[in-house]
Amino acid sequence: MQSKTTRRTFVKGLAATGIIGGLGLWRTPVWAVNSPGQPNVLTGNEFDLFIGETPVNITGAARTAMTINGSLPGPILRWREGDTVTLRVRNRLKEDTSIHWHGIILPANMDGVPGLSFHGIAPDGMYEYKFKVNQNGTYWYHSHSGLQEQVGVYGALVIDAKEPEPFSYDRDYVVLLSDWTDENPTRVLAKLKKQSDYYNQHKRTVGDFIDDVSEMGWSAAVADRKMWAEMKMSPTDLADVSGYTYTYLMNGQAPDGNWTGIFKPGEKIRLRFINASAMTYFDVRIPGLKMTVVAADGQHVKPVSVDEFRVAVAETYDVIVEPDSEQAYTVFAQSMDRTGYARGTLAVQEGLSAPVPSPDPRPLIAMGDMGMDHGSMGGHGRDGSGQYGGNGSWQHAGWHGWYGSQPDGRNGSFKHGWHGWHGWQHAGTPGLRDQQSFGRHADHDADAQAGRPRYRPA
Ligand SMILES: [Cu+2]
Repeated sequence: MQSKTTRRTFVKGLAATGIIGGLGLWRTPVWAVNSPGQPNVLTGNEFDLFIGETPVNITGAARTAMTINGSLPGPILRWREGDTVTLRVRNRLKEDTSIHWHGIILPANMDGVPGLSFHGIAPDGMYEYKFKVNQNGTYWYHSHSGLQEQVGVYGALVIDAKEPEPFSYDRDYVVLLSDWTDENPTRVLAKLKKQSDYYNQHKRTVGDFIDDVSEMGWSAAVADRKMWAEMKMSPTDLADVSGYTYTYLMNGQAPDGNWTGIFKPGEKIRLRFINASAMTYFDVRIPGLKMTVVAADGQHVKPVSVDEFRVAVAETYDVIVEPDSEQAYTVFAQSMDRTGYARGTLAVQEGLSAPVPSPDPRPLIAMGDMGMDHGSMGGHGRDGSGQYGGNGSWQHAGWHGWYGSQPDGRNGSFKHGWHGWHGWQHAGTPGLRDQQSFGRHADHDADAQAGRPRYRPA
């Protein structure tokens, strides 16, 4: 059987090749790139943003979101590398707010994480961020206060490169993935704290256990159960919060909203995938199209052709696709736990769609996926293999890490999971990828060095 490129292979490929930035071959006039379907773009050096409340109806029920400039997601901010940008953020909420520029290298007082050098933005207050932009690529920004990110305070950042990029394209779309709940996120959190698998509706049964016994033998099966039980986890525990409460969004559209990116056959389209969700990992594919990954977290990578990739919370991937016919293509982003998906379409005009796949069968986690086969649950982040997306993601699935302290001290082992409720804790994500080679999450490192808290107790 012909084996296609697996995700694991892809991951290793990325880790081995690293960054190849600066080898520009073409200059793309990105400011002239035509992107219908994304009218909400602000460009230039000066930006006025306000955080406020906006009525939304995402699932059929009226709710109130917190928004940036009245939209969910907030506007795409398009900067130019080398420019100095000024961003005035006004707070129209009744509570403190903040904007954190995720992945952007900044002076500490511009980072937007309330703490030592920045105190948040009080109601009716304004904070002026001003800094020089010293990088390029695809990033995002979000509130770093309370649960505001979960209820809508996030948006895409696109920084156009000063030097030519090592690839060309004709169109450029942000594809921002996120998770929305009609529930009050404070209640979601409270339920999870009481019973961490509240939203995990796929418990294994006694019947499964008997199957395991016949497969692995009694003692192995019992040992396996015991191990899971001791960890207060379940092998179906892929994501703490599932499609049971979440609606998954693509550029703010629910699946039936069908966000559409327009193209002409033969064009190269750059898709900037951003996972701006609070708790959800997505597996992304576009049936019928190969995707060439050209950047990860704002860093150019040696192009890799893939059928699917996994994007963890807060990660970004830039891919290029080249549809050569007039057919429509579904952009399909299923949650890692397969309880739902975000979906949109690439088409030659609005109003078209292609078949939408059903979510794949739900995978089980094996102990090996958690690094248990290294004899230490803390092992995965240090193995330097650059694993993420594949093996790595299982541990980062927003598990119990954000409880902060387990009485038995387990939290240390799970600390890489703290990104689980993103925007809460900003846990370092050292396990996601080799930081030296990718230079990612520099902002979070700064948090750690400054001794800023990495999570907030409820
Ligand atoms: Cu962030």
